[in-house]
Amino acid sequence: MRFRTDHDVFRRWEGNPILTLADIPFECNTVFNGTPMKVGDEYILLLRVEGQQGYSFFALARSDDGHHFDVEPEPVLLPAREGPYEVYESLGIEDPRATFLEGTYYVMYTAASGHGPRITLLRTDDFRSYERIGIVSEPGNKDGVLFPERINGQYVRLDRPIGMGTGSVWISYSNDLLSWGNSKVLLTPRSGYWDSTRVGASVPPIRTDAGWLEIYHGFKMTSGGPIYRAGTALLDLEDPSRVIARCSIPLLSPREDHERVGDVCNVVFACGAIVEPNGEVKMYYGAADTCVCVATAQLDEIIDRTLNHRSAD
Ligand code: BMA
Repeated sequence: MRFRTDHDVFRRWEGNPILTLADIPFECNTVFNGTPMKVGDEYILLLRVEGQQGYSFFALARSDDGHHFDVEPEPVLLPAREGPYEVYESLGIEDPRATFLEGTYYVMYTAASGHGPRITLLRTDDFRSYERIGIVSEPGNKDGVLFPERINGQYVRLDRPIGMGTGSVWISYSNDLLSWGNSKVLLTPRSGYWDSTRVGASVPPIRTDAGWLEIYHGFKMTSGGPIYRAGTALLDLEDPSRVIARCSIPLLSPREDHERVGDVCNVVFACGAIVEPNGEVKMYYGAADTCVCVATAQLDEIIDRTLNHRSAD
């Protein structure tokens, strides 16, 4: 079935999905939420792959054009099976989000275990070796995204603790990337909107003249299950705990068959975006927890849309 997709600010690449199970050179169940980085002229995707056993780990894909990716022959990071991380990764590692910060790449990901999700931080200089630095949240927290620079001397992140069963985006601060505090609630689910049930940070914040652009995900529970979409908020450059504007309408919604149908239906879920020198934002997203897609929009369009459709709440 074909639906009009031009309601969305983000325009899908006509070759979507860019990665499916058929592109993975080792045995697994699905490939989906991946985080992109542009290193020189090369596009890199650190991918969440779910194995046949049912837990997730990471693989790496490389591309010259941001559309055609080759996946490396072996996974690049598996859940820890010894040491201090083991107990918190027993159900896998999920949803990496990479930020280039002070000359190195930091990745926040979700460590999954029976004790509840926790955010773990790793660093890599080359996407070949990966060093876990620390577990940086209490249980019940995920969707960690690191800002790409210090603000007023401090590192800053967004995350999604579950408080009273509600998933909201919070902001926290740190002097060393390991201990986080001064946490404040930033974006909450909005009754009556597309993100009425739960929200979480998706793309590491992007600096713009209009403020920090945060592309987040939200879902609305329906009788057919949740529908995950992508939306935006602008945060004050000097005080990112202040929301300048939050868009009332989503910028990308599941519409194509591969976004509608898969292991988890009706999901578009971004873990990162690349801003090209001409202002084009390439957003990479998992579709239906079953494949990887890319969609683009101009940064100016996204900001105009956010400011022109800002909601009162
Ligand atoms: C979220 C995360 C994502 C997933 C999404 C839809 O809670 O677990 O990894 O893509 O649900 O299933």
